[in-house]
Amino acid sequence: MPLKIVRNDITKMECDAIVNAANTSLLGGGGVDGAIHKAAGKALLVECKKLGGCEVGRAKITNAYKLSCKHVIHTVGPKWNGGNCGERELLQSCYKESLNLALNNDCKSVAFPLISSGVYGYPKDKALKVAVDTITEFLTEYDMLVYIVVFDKSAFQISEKLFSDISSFIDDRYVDTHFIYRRNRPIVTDESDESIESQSIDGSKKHKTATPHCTCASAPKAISLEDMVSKIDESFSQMLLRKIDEKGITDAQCYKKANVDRKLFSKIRNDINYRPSKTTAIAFAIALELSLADTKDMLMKAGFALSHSNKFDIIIEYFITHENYNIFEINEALFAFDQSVLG
Ligand code: AR6
Repeated sequence: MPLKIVRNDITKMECDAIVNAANTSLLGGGGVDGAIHKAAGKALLVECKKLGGCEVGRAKITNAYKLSCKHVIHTVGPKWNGGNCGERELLQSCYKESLNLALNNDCKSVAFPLISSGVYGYPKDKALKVAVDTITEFLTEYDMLVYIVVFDKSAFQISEKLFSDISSFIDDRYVDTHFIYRRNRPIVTDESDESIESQSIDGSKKHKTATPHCTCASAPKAISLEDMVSKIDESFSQMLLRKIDEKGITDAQCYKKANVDRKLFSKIRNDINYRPSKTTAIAFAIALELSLADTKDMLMKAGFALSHSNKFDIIIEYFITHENYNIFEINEALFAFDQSVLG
């Protein structure tokens, strides 16, 4: 997955480069800057002293010394000053310059903190959006594994309205599921019963007719196992490729939108029976903007289902039924509800 949002201490990230939210002197400071210098050791400061500082929106690269990565990319974010002083453009430039430096130094993976969102006061939700948008744009052209590392959960303040909408969506579905479970324990029925009363999702009673034993002579012959196996259904991989064609998009557009890396996509493409993880299957359904029915169908082909018994599934259902297919917004919401993210 080319863009991952993770909660961690950036000094613990195992990747080729980590990015430091520095100041123009490049001589260290508090926050993430302090943590990186402390973990890297004094040699980092010695090298930084030779760099002659750095302008806001620009970036410079050094060795990483005692850190487990190869490089530290130091960038200087803008101070938040109300939002009308070019903060957004400067912050975008921090990400772009850092990514270009990583690219030119053969880094295959790089981890960013949420630049400017601490001491420099950039609102965390806005800072996250700039980070996600800028990195996503870069990844449409280049292959790299990019992490956004958030230290505290408050970075994921999805809007209160969205949070409460999703909460009530979850509550409604949880209530339904548990209500049905209590009221409708498995009923042991006599096979000769003509009808079985069941409770539907909306709480109303439904009658369904039980299939009577068929004793007539024209009953279809039992199909052999061999016949059944030969009529095997379309696989996940086949459905994925069919849907890509139907949508008229390229493979690359699809896997990039799904935030799935090219190698994994090739595996799926080349192996008709490939079984992806549930999150990968959902990521493709979101990228293809499938309806809820098609999403369930695609998941079933990979051996999964969307249930009302866990929050993750309900959040996915919420976004699909609201036709919001923005994978990063979905991931932010999943993160806010402590669920694993897609891709
Ligand atoms: N790992 C990941 N993220 C972290 C860590 C960590 N170890 N520590 C803090 N954060 P800040 P800025 C998050 O203040 O706003 C320094 O003094 C933190 O929660 O480090 O760009 C420099 O020298 C926040 O979301 O950077 C500058 O003077 C984000 O990292 C000034 O602060 C950035 O917070 C730069 O301010």
